[in-house]
Amino acid sequence: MKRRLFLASSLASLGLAGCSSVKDALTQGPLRSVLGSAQGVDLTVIGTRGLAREYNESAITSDFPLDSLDTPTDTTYAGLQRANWAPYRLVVDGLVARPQRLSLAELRALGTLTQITRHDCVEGWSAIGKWTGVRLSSVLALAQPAQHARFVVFHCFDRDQLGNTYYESLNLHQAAHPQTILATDLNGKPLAPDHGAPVRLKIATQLGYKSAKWVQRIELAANLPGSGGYWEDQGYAWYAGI
Ligand SMILES: Nc1nc2c(c(=O)[nH]1)N[C@H]1C(S)=C(S)[C@@H](COP(=O)(O)O)O[C@H]1N2
Ligand SMILES: [Mo]
Repeated sequence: MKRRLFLASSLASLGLAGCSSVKDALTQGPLRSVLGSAQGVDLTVIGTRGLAREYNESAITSDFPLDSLDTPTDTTYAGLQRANWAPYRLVVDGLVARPQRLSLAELRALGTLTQITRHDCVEGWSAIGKWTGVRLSSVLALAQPAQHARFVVFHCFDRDQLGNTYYESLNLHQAAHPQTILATDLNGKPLAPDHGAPVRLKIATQLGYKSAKWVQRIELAANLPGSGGYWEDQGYAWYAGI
């Protein structure tokens, strides 16, 4: 019962079902001004943890740290980089009615937004960055998740020394949050390869390891592969809310 309600609210936020009356209460009540930069958002997507804080330009960390597996150097990734990402296609497949292969231009055409948020890494550092990208919910609405899809799995280009590829996952509710974006720019410039070019997930409401860099494919699934992520497979919590 609980799960069905949960799924229903996630699907509603993806435009697959009707609206909630909570939305009207929020858009017309005093919370409207608090929600500021989230204007125009379908407010039914906001979960119990609400919105992550957004900052002013002056708070931006000038040199955003790097912290991940090595930037991919394989021929596929290197070739895409050399071609300035022109041949890159973001694959969206699995349990969807309309599988997608989106160029960067097609992705951006879904509508970009910019948000200045804090990134918290479990290794003990935080940094504030200005991220520009497209709401994950917009991409999912295009692909139309099937009724039995419950998770969004991000498959990345990078792999560790044992050959394990980095991957991450969210449930549909987390995916539909208005601050869950597929970022193409950091601090006003296209993502550098080291920061996850050409497309990375940036989820402001969860710890750094959820924000998968170098996203190659987004798969809708009924069940999580493994424990749901590269670090989760090594014992980290799947839910990394902050
Ligand atoms: N594909 C991929 N994404 C990843 C990682 C990684 O190793 N590979 N590391 C994660 C961790 S632990 C953090 S803190 C952030 C760091 O992002 P940054 O290097 O752009 O600061 O990326 C996350 N996303
Ligand atoms: Mo991290």
